[in-house]
Amino acid sequence: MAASLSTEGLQQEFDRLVADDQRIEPRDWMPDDYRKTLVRQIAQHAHSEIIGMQPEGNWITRAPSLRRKAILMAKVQDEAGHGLYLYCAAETLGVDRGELIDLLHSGRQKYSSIFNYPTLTWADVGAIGWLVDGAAITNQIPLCRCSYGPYARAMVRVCKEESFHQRQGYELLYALTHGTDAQRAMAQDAVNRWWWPSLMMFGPPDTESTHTAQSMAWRIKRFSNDELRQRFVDMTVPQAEVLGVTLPDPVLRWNEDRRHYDFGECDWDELRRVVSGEGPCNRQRMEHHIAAHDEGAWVREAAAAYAAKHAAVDAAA
Ligand code: BYC
Repeated sequence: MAASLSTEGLQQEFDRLVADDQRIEPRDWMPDDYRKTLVRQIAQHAHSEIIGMQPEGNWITRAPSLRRKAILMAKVQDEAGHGLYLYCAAETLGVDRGELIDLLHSGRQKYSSIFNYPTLTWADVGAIGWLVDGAAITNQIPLCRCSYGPYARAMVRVCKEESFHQRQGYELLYALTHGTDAQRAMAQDAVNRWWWPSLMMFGPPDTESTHTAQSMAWRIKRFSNDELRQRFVDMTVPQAEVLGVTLPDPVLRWNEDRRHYDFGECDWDELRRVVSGEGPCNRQRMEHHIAAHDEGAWVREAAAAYAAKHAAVDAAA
């Protein structure tokens, strides 16, 4: 059908599929800007999963028990898997994974601001699971209904695993807040440091978000950054009460009229600084990724040589 329709007809068919809540698939015609937006968002998301392995990976050798170590290793391995699903989804849009990694290394593609903060204590592993994965799920559940089929399907699987990650962080923090005074203090300190960066994961306020309106019209995004941030706060405050930690926001309180929690303003200058490369760990994260990528060059070469050898054998058979 694509060959027989004019651009106008193709655009109408695309608009109809989006309006009917159907999925756009790789074989379908799509506007260039829709493709570019998806490549930007999916690549940024994939990079986030892979860079996100670093702050937690930092604690694998120092986990306090065999059980905690096994759980953390499984979680970090899951993040690698999420990155792979997402790079594959991006590749269906006609880009190559190697190209995307180069764009990350040269600073032309981003990854989530949250992974530029350090993990100073064991409680940070719990705070990341509870708050960072909690924020990630809040953002990603609507993406399961994203208009682009491969991204939506990748998100279904990612969300199932993220909910396990969130629960393990909550359980880890619960053990600390029900432990010794020192453990309770460590948990509270981690929550104090991760709360605001977690709220910033949802992106700039709607008034400053450059892509939201178009992405919502295309049904890539289903809710705005501020709507999802509010949803996360509403979900998390009662959990903090059960955990026995306070959230570091003096204006946080239930608003009976709005039926939502009111909360304070994030430090948007801090988000801008972290996104532009000036966060506490940006350089360290990127140097580590570039070094690991360079050291892995021989593995990629060997895999390519092996695939070429087998393709030649299959062709001769
Ligand atoms: N960090 O117009 P906006 C995980 C950029 S992984 C950095 O609102 P959009 C996990 C934005 O790219 C979680 N940059 O953009 C993994 C844009 O920049 P450019 C990762 C940010 O796309 C391991 C500009 O600011 N999740 O959970 O409509 C272990 C304007 O923003 C950030 C995803 O990637 C940020 N926080 O909305 C544990 C979810 N926020 O390109 C956990 C998928 C904004 O114009 N992504 N920017 O220069 C999305 O849902 C959307 O891309 C966002 C931003 C809500 C993040």
